[in-house]
Amino acid sequence: SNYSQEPSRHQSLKINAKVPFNAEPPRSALISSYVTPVDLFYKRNHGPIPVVDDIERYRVSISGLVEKPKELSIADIRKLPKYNVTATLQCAGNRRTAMSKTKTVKGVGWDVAAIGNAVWGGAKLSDVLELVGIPKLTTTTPLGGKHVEFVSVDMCKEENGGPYKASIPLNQATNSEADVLLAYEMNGETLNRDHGYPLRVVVPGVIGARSVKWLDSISIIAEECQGFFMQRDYKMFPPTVNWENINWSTRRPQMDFPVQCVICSLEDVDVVKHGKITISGYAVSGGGRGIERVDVSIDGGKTWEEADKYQKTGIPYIADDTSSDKWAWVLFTATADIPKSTEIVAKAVDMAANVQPENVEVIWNLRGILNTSWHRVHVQVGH
Ligand code: MTE
Ligand code: MO
Repeated sequence: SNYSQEPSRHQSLKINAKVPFNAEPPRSALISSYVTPVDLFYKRNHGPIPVVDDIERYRVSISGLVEKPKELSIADIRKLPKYNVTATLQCAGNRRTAMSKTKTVKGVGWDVAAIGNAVWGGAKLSDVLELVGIPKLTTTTPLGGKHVEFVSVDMCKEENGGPYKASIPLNQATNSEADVLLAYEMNGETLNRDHGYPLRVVVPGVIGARSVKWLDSISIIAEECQGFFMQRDYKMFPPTVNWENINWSTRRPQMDFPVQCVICSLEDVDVVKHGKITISGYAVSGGGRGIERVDVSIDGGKTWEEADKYQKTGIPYIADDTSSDKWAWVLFTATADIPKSTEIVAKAVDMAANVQPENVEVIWNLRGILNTSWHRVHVQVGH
């Protein structure tokens, strides 16, 4: 593996692992704008950043259980209708460090910023699959294909030096409303190397692990992808499962992420002045389920107030409304008077009335994924 050609990165990123490069912005950066700037967007890698220097020769192949396999250039993909989809990408390991406080979990430690919201520009996977003869809203191909596998070029030690890969069900891949993209742009700019240049998959509403970067090939397969990150990682186990009794095959690969909410305007422990403080952050749910409500508490969860929510400034946010971005987070804000040192809490409710667990203990799992427990920050009142 070769780490001598890593791109340069923003100096305010907090590095959680240098090799492979894993970093997140300070939490306050996430609430400065609805769309996260590319240089401050978290970077989650399992190997060195590949170098694609001859874009003219770059091809993505589509093969497997299809009658008309094809190789597509970037020009071919750019010829298809272009969509801009605003979608939040969240790593399943977001907030892992806090889960480790209950009992150590395995994996790169993350604070609360392994998440970002971007405008992804590219072709819909459903349009690309039509080019190889797979119609929209198909659940199986004539040759028996049921899943769509994405294979990269990066070398991961978990795959014994092989490439990163993942798959999604064919009925999601061929559903144009699921907005699965082959993206060549991020926030209106050419996708950069850290985020998957020249082409990446974006699977909205699903844990980041399925949005394969540096796409090399797409394969139509009968069973879900057998790669490490599908079968032996990114699965949610009950708190009783440990490294001695784990049986990976008993659980399905995690896809949609659950409802999540984090306070970004305060650090634990911040010293605030006596008086009004602002409690703001992000809330998001998977599967395109919008956010119904964000509750904040300034007394450790005894009493609650509802926060204001917004996406684009000037337009009120309404979950499930055509004016809202269904795959994107909402930012929330509330103000409160803090008379004494206390615990501030935030929790969200999504459109399906899903709520977050009160404590991290009940969702503790050995890989430390999906910490969506109520977010708490302690503040001290100084003089
Ligand atoms: N794709 C490849 N090829 N290699 C990777 O290591 N990491 C995945 C996913 N796609 C990964 C990948 C994980 S776990 C996440 S959370 C997202 O990419 C992170 O995307 P980002 O670095 O653009 O934020
Ligand atoms: Mo991830």
